[in-house]
Amino acid sequence: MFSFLPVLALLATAHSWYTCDEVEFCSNIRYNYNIGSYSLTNIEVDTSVTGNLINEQTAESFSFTFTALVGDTFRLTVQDADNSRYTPKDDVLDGTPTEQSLTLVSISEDLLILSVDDDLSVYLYVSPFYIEVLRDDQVIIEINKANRLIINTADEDKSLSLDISFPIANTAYGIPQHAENLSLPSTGPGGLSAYRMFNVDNWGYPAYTREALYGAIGVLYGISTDITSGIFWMNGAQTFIDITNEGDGVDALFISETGALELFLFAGPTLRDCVRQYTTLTGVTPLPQYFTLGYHQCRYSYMSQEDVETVVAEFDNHNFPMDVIWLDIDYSDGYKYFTWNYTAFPDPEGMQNNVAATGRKMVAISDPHIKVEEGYFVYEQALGGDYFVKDSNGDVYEGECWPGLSSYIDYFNPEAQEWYGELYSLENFPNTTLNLYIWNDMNEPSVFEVDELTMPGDLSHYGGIQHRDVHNMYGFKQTQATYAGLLKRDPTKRPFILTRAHFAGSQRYTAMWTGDNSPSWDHLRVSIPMLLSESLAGIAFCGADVGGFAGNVDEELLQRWYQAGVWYPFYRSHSASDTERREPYLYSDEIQERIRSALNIRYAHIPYWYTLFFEHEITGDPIVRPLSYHYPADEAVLPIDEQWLIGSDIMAATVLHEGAESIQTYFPGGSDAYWYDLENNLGYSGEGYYEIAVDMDSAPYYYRSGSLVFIIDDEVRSTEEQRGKSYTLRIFLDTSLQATGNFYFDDLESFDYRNSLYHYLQFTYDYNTNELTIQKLHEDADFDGEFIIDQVEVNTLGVLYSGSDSNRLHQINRQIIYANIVVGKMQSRKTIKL
Ligand code: NBV
Repeated sequence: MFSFLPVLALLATAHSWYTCDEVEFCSNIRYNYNIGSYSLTNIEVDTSVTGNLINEQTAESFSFTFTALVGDTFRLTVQDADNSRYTPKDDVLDGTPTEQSLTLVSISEDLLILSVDDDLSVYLYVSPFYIEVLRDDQVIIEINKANRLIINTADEDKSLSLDISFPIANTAYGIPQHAENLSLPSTGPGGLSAYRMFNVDNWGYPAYTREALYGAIGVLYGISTDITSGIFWMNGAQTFIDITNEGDGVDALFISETGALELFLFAGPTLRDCVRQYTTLTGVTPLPQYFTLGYHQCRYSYMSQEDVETVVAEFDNHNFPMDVIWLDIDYSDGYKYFTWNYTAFPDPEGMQNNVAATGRKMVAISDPHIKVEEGYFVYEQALGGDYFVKDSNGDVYEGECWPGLSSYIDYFNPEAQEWYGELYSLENFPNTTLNLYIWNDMNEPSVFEVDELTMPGDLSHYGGIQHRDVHNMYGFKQTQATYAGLLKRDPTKRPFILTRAHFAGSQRYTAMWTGDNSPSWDHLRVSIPMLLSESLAGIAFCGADVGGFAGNVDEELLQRWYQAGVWYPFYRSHSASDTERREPYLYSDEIQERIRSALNIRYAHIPYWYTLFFEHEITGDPIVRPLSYHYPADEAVLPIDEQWLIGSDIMAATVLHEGAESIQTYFPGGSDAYWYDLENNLGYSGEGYYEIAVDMDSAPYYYRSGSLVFIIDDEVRSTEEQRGKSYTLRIFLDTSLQATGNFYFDDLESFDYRNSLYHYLQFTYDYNTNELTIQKLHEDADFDGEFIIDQVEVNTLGVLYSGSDSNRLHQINRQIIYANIVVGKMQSRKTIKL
């Protein structure tokens, strides 16, 4: 068996990640400008355009389909004549996309003009083949205009490539997962290395690179203040992407190792439209249980039951709220998942119950590598059922991982999926309770001592699928099985899963975190664009390890990280096994107070987060958003990724720089917009940058004028204690002296909301009449559960009454109204005089 330190050393030294130039199929394409062209023949126009795409050099013929989908989306598929190139469509797409009819406007030998409606049309050029998408007569997307389409068909090289341009864009976002800026820097021959999408265990990855990490989502947006459009490259194989963004449009070159050419085009016209178009295809994150939005305490590892229970008790002793305590690999017997190390954890069920008694939950890790060991029930069942991934000779593949020699579950086998899911049942995973949720790690999958620490491409999955075709989907398939298993274990509760590896569509099953980051200021900063770009790619429930995983963190950085993490959708502190313990109660009183204050800010706003998650399920809007999501016409916000929006009403601009005494914060929205800082009682007009003085207690965040936000003011130990608590309604008046906001409320844990058992209400306050109006947003929804608003805080700025003046900074006047507004089952609307 491995001892820990040699393995860490191995991970720290052995990995080196290929760049495009070092991978044959990629460099062949990247430097090959002299390629032939393709042309379209046998064109038929029905509800979609079909035909044959002919490689003019080799005369090879591919089937071609171009379809319009509802919601200003198009789909292009190019397949081998015998349909043999792999497509992940059945896993990735959330149901069959709904088609929409295309009108053939004109057809000639060279060009087909098609339209969806007056605003949107498509030009399909026949020879050489390329496509233009036009909105309002402007070309917004070009496909193969640079003639970089290649579909290789040799047995040893089935790679493919395509150029995609956004001619009127000047900024590119997307293609997570990379530790890069939100606005993607240009790459290309002679310049920066290409973005690589190849799920790998990139322990201690550097910040600000285009290296492959743990997830791969081929979504790219071409942004301008005028029109934004996007594409989704749906391919499960290793992919490299060059982006060139030099002022006259954004150009991208996608190069994949294998697979069918499956491309979706999103015609926007805004970033928000594009994200909704993408999530319409691949799905949304279902509303999580309320507790998951609280704070999570993790460490690799809490080594014993006593350790776990002590940490929980110390959180209580020191008044730190926390909802979930996590078990990393050492809870198991020799890294055999679904077993316990009973020496260190003599009474796992008792431990879970004790934690539950404090109002908290637990999460345990479960990786996809299974120890090769006779008598280990998981191994034996998988072997018996033929559920393991095979090598190129058809034998069960074995590789090294935590438990030593291991085999890997083949989640592409539907029977294995089901069997694996059932391992999470209370019968199969002994001594577990319904209070335990699941963390799927190492699922890129990670394999020690091999090239790039992952499975070779020639392994084979169920039905003869080559691993290289589906490499980036392996973790996705694991979480799909886990989700089904947890749902089966308890159909009444929304499952919670955290994953490291992810792919397009993972959001339907799991939350995601950014893996083994490091305790550096760069990593704190880069976590923001990383989470924003995942969010724009559908992964709504995402976070980064607070404090930085791989190493000891200094006190200043740790505090700043807790302050920033308040505004991550998933808020968890985690640290590697060789680091000093860093539970918050281990620090000086002063530091404890700052961390406590950060945690309390998070807990106060969980009702707001919860509402956003519900709205995400309906609309696809992410929870955290770049400023450009809501201020698309403001050029200045396009590159901003050290500030972010939570929904539309809160802007986080916490301190992300060492030793900062002031930070430059951008306030968007123009002279009519104001941003309220309640900590300092100041309001800023939305007219650009302002220098904000900060000290270690400052963790700036702002409320948008015109919004109203529900919070729970009382300090609690966990979200369990928030049940039944009254709300404070925070109102932030705009220039018309009004404010509006939504509030969602249900039983916080079950699927009853799918049967309309909830409140989803819009609140509007009018200062002129001092009236609060409550309007049902979903007529059919209703719910027995009552909630109470016992305090209304009306925040105003003098300038709102006096008309604008030249000052950007204003004092907040706050009026507190004690109330007893009880909201239960209600008719569609009511108005209350405050
Ligand atoms: O399971 C141990 C760790 C885990 O704590 C971490 O969060 C994962 O990203 N895991 C990786 C294995 C390797 C750590 C060096």
